[in-house]
Amino acid sequence: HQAVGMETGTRKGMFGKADFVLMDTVTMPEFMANLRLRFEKGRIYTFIGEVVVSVNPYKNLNIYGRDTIEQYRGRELYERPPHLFAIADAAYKAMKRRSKDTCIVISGESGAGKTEASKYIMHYIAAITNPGQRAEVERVKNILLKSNCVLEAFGNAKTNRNDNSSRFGKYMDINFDFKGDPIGGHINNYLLEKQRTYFPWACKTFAFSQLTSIKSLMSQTSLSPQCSINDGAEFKAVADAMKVIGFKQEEIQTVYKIVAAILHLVSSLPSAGRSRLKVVSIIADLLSTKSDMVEKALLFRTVATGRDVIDKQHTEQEATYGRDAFAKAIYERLFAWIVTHINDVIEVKNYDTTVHGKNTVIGVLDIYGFEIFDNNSFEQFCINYCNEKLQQLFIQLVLKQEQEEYQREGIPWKHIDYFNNQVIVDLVEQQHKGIISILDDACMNVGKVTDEMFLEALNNKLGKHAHFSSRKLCATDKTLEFDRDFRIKHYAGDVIYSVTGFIDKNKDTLFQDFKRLMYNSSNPVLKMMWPEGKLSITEVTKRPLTAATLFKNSMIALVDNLASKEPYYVRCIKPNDKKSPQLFDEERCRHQVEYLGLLENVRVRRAGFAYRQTYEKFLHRYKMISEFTWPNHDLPSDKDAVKKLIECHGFQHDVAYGKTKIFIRTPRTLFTLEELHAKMLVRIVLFLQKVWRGT
Ligand code: AD9
Ligand code: MG
Repeated sequence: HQAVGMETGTRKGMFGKADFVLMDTVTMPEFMANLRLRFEKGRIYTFIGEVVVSVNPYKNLNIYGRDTIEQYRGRELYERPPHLFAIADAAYKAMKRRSKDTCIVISGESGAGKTEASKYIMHYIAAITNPGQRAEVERVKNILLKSNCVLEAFGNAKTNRNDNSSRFGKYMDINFDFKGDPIGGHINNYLLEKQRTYFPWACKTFAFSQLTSIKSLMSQTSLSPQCSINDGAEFKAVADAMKVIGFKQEEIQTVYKIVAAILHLVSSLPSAGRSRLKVVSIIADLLSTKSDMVEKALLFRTVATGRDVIDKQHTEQEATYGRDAFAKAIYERLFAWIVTHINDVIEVKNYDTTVHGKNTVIGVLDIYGFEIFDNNSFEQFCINYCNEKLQQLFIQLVLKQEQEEYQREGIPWKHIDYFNNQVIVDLVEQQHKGIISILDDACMNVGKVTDEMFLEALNNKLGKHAHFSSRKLCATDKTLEFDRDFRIKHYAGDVIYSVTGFIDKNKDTLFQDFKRLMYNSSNPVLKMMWPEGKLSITEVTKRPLTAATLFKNSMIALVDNLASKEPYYVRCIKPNDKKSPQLFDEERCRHQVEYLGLLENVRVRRAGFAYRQTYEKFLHRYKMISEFTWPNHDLPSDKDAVKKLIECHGFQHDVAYGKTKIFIRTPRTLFTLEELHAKMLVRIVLFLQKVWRGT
């Protein structure tokens, strides 16, 4: 409590400034010095008003326990040192007191700590709700918490940016009843990066399934696990979590079988003859279908030419493509099915708003962070576009909110300039002109379109765009072999994308034969995952939307949804690229502070007024520093009382009076008020001691 107390009050002390708004001058050096000091003192959180800036500590800190939770529970944002719990509580209060739908948007680059933050936030919400221990609420809370474990197992993977990197975007709504207890939820998942996820998990599961009941199915193969697995605990945790969530034993078995099948699939084609037949028969068993059907789907494609239906044999290349696409699609459907399953068991049922009042939500968004690899492809393009969208939302909402507050309170507002990344968002998503449209056009073309032709189209249409370039465009000698990549100047840095695979990945073609194969599986779970396999080859199928367009549509819907809620922000910073708890890499951190627009955030926040508070709360804190207000005032309103208090200390030139709130322009005034408050407290305590001692 001592340490906490030091940080409250003036919000300034030996740990640096707890709110960047209180900086003496808003400059990069001062910002960085404060960020570094706090990081080095283990104070990884700092406010910018209501935004929490977080620096990944890369070590376990003892700041998430029950004690800490109790310190934040029900307190005002400014009463406690900066913490994730402070905004989780603020979002919770807004939801409970004002029936506002709120959302907590966590952003930052890969490895900055978003997923960890989202879990602490959920943990906090779970900890402070359901005092009555209602069984149904406990069930929902348990599932919400356990779902993380399962989704991470299937949707996270090691990258060279983060050992536990989210390869899918996750938005989770938690629904609350009129008492403020969680009664359900819903998860939306966004584009799973199949490439990186399915293999590691398949390996692990394979290793463990050898120890479990499907051993007999697996041991028939010569395939040995390529990944070593050290911690059986993780596997067990996932299996337990699935049980808690309500997966039935057969369903869990199906999950294992599917991942095992994927692993076998990946090894199915290169081997010829008997050994392949053996693998194929194992796959057929695992997927509850027939060997000859699996064999046929792998090697042939049914095509309708006019009225005839023929089986066309794949070339070796087509067969490999088909098989890989199949393996990834099975994984993707499995993941989607798991999400649907979780949603089914936590969906709010039978909630009668006429009896119980409004059911409100808190949404928590944890996406894959901005990333740059040595080789960036379609997946990075989507992930980085997603980060652009969220940055755009931040710009709009932070500015909008501020503007609206000044307007609402009748205070004049002065515009602050900052880099608006809308131009990059447009470059990617604009109808007809953007990269996604150009890519779709290329994919729609009949006839063979290559990745190079797509690049050519990009160069032609976007060659003059300030945020787009390609080495081919820049090269003076156009015959040079620089024709496989393009560069986007993203808000968070330049990324060179290789066009290789863009067309295939965008079309995301999966031969119908595989869908029919799975639909005809005798395993009901598998069958359910592939409803469109019902269609026969001659039934007209509409051309499906491309992967990029589906992703774009889901991003637009996500942003609309977030914008309709009251947002709270966590801005995560990665202190270094070495996962070191000691190293504060000045260069890397400054870059993030820059592109996240944190300095601008501080400026906007301070543009007019660094601090604002309702008259009632302001009085509650400071009434003891004026004889007009202590212990109670007899003025017509709290607003009048606050005016009187301010005037008697001579601060009237530094404040503005809004309709419901007082606005204080400079932090210094607030410091002075705090100092007066602290001095007065000491006097009161001394006085009380005297009274008690009877002197
Ligand atoms: V990515 O965009 O999904 O690739 P995230 O989600 O931003 O990324 P993540 O939360 O996974 O990063 O954090 C990376 C690692 O940093 C974790 O695995 C932890 O080892 C470490 N970390 C992050 N936050 C904390 C924390 N508050 N306390 C301790 C942390 N360690
Ligand atoms: Mg993550």
